[in-house]
Amino acid sequence: MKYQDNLQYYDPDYTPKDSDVICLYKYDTIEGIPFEEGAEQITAESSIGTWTKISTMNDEIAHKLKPHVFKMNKEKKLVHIAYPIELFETNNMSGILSSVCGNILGMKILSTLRICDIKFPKEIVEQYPGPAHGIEGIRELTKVTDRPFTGTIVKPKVGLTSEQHSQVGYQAWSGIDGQGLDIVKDDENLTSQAFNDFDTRMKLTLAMRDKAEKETGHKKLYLANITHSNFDEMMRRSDLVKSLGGEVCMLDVVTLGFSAVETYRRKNTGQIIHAHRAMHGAITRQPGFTISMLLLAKIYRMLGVDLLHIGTAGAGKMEGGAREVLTIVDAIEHDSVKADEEMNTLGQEWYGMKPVLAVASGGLQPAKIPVVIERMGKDVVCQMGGGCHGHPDGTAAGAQAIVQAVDAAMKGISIEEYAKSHEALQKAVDKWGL
Ligand code: CAP
Ligand code: MG
Repeated sequence: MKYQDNLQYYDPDYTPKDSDVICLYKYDTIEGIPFEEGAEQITAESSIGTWTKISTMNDEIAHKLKPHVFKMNKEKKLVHIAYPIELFETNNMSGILSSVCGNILGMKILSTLRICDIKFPKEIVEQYPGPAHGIEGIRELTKVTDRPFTGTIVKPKVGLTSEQHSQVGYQAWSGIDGQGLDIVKDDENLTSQAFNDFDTRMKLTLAMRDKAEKETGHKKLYLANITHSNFDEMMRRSDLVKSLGGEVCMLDVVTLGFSAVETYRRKNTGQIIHAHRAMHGAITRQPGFTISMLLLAKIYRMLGVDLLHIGTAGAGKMEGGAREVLTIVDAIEHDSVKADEEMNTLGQEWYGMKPVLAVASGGLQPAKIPVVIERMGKDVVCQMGGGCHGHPDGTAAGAQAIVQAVDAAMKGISIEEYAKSHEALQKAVDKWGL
């Protein structure tokens, strides 16, 4: 094949170095462009090349910085590319992504391109702070050691006054007969609206959190949404939460951007960082030009979030099937992650970087909890808004039903069976089914 001769980057005999950055791309080329040409152009455009030969290139640069396409699978439309670490500023995530997740997503000769995964070498992983608390830190703080966490989102998403918001939180944390939720969070689009300004909401809601803690004797967490595109204002909000005794700050990490997340983490405020991923769909949902949620999750682990929404493994309302979500749980919660060929993942070593607690949320209701735990394990937050405040007897009963559903799952008793002797759960089942 003609173009085979002058392939500059294709080298099936190349063995990647431990220090290489390995990228797995899945793509289609437009009509008339061979698959191999696509690989050439992707490799060039993401590193040292451009669309034509240039007089300013020299052999020394080419030799030192040339990436190698070491695996090419035309049937599966996959290429594995090893990039020499010298191409990158290892502690500059934005710079790295501008290379291997940058211009290539805009190239005319491609009709689709999905960046499935990046395997980062130790030289890069160790440049990043990672989670300050991780799963252990959150379990240590809350004394919730042997079960998943329970949580709700105050609903409606926005609209309540600060006073009403704090009361809904109190109901959810208190529950009934001491069966209340561990976590209450602000919704992703609740920041500081006129009807519920941030400072008032913090004062009232954290006071209600303290009240519920005292009455139940259990640690209660409030995930305060400090998201603001003006970083200084976001820091002011973080400081206010901390001054009021709040331990967790929620960041809408995608709309904030990687730099804001890393900069906030590096302030070392001591706050637990809860990462909501609103807008990720514009980047991760197939088909088209996408970056996998798996890769985003690995980046957020490195930048240092402590909790991350990653889907419900098929149990809820958002896309993201069971198998895909499990690869993400694996990538954020374990230290040595194996490649999963079928799911187009490369695996990853984390060299002791703390794990991120997975958050299952979106369209859940109590009866779905056992399948979430079965698929995602015990290191998970079972979080639901509608599935709590939509309970026929209101928020507190909804909270109790969620707690009862976790109890049933941990005892290995079916929801149907357990509901017979647990009224709040039975009423949830009557309304939403199994
Ligand atoms: C869930 C939620 C969360 C979604 C986000 C919402 O509410 O608060 O933002 O879970 O999706 O606003 O929809 P419900 P994901 O429990 O009432 O559905 O977790 O997949 O990022
Ligand atoms: Mg929400």
